[in-house]
Amino acid sequence: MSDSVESGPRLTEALNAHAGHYLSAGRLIEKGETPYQSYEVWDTPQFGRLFRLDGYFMTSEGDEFFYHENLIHVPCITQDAPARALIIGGGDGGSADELFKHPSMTRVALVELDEKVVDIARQHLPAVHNGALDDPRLDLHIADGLRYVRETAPAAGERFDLIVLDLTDPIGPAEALYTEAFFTDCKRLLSHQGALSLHLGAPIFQPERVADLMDRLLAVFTIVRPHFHYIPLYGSLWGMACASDHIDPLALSADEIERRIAERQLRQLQYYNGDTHRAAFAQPNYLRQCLNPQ
Ligand code: AAT
Repeated sequence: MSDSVESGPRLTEALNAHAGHYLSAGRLIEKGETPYQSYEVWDTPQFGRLFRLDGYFMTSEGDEFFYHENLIHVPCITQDAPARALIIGGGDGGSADELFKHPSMTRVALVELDEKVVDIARQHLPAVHNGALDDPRLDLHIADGLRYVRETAPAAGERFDLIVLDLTDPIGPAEALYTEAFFTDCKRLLSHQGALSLHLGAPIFQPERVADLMDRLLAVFTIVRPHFHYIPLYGSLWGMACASDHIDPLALSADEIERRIAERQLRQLQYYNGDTHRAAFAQPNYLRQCLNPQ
């Protein structure tokens, strides 16, 4: 085993103006431009197939479970029998795959802006979606999530137990989907036990972003629970939140979570268990400070 550093081409991502991280690029599989963004698919030594949009890391075969399992199972296990979910973004199918592990799930609407993302996932990222993109319970819409939540879903009288914002970061095209107004539109579509699940960014490198998003969520929902996970592809500890007026992921003990995992026969969990669920809500003092700046 060698720890020597490979000097070939690197894929880099900035986390802020002063810090970032890199991975060895490996082999380029495909790249191009869609009407919305530029994309690249690489075969990397560290994480296998890796997908980027506009030069930002989105997902990889090797580490996708760190992100998708936590974004989905933290809220879903807290709900009694989640049946209907809406994913905004998430065209790689990783979130849909985790939702379908819950046996009560009858329908997942996936609203992805960019058709090319779904094509790329079908062609190059089978280990991310595991066939979820072709599951009969999936209702795929190629559309703008903003418009879907504001117009399409309300007109159809839709209600969801879970809305997942599996979106690019709140800078650039997805910015309008991280506002108080959009969170309020999402809340209108939630069922009684409904919750919103989203990622918040990197508290160490983007503390203002994380704190701002928490403020916006707290203006709309009564129970907002941030949880934190190290995401290798994003090169940092990453924040996520479960926001609801009714369900509280902190109300469950580790034993109760394990009981539910067994009862639902959740398969192929590479990250999530009762202990990781509880631990994700523990905040070191610097995080408490970030979330409650004086
Ligand atoms: N599953 C982890 C991957 C993503 S991809 C985010 C997706 O959001 C992209 O496919 C992008 O096309 C889609 N998207 C962006 N804006 C919209 C919109 N308005 N409506 C619908 N879909 C949209 C998440 C990566 C997280 C990155 C963290 N740094």
